[in-house]
Amino acid sequence: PKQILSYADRAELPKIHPLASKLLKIMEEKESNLCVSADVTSSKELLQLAESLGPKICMLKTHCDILKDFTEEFSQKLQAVAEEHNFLIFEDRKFADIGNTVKHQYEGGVFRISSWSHIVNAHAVPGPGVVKGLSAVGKPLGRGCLLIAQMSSQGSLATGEYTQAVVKMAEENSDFVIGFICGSKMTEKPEFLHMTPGVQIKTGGDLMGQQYTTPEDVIYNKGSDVIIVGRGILEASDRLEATESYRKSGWDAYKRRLGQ
Ligand code: BMP
Repeated sequence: PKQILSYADRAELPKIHPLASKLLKIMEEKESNLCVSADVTSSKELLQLAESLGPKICMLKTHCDILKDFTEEFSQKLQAVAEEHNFLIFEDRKFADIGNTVKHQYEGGVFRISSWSHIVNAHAVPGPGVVKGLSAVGKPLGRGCLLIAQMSSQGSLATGEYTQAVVKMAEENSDFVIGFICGSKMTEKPEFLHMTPGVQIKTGGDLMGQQYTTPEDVIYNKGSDVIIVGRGILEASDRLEATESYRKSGWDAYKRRLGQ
C-alpha cells in the first residue's frame, strides 16, 4: 500500500521523535527528500559541497573516517553550514559492536561524532545492546539513529528474517531509533523514516557490488522516504545541476505517491 500521509502530516504525529519531526519539516519546507552522500576525502571540498548543495538537500551524509584532514574546526564549520542552509548531518559510521564499545566510539576518539552529527546508524548484528550504548550518549543530546535493515550491495546478508528482526528492534527502541537504511518501506508505522542508498538516474552498479535504482523506483514504487545519492552527483560535470535534478526527481516521485 502507498504511504498516504504527507511528510508534513507525519511531522505532527503525536508519537514522532523530535528529530524525525524536524527532518520531515525540513523536507516539506525545502521540497527535498534528497540526502547527498558527501564521499570526498578533503574537508575543504566537503565544506564547499555543503555550502553549494546545502539549499537543495534535507540531509548531508558523511564518512568522517575517509577525510585525510579531519579536525574539530571542520566539524564546527560543518555544523554552522548545516544550520545556515537548514539540513541535518548524518554520519554513516555503521556502528556494530557491543554497547560499551559503541558508546566510546560515538562519543570520543578523534571524531567525537555525537558532538556534531544529528543522525548516526548501526548494524543490528550485536543485538539491542548496540542501540542501548549509542542511546546513552545520543539521547541526552537529542540525536537519532537509523538501523540498517537492508543494504544496496549485491549478496547482502541483511535480508528476510534478519531484516524483520531489525524492524522489531527499531520499534522497541523508538525513543532513539528514528528509522531505517533500507531498499523499501519496512513498517506501516509512519513515525519511522526510510532512507535508501544505491540511487542513480542510471540503473546498474559499480565494480564492487553496488547496485543502483532510480529515485522514482525508490520513492514511488518502494515507498521509501529519502534518497541517498553519492557518485550520481559527485561524478557529474555540474554537481549543482545534478543535485537539482535528483531533488526534482525525488520530489516528483513523492508528489506522485501522494496522488498529486
Ligand atoms: P554512491 O551513490 O556513490 O554509490 O554512494 C552510496 C553511499 O551510501 C556510500 O557512502 C555508501 O557507503 C552508502 N551505503 C550504500 O551505498 N549502501 C548501503 O546499503 C548502505 C550505505 O550506507
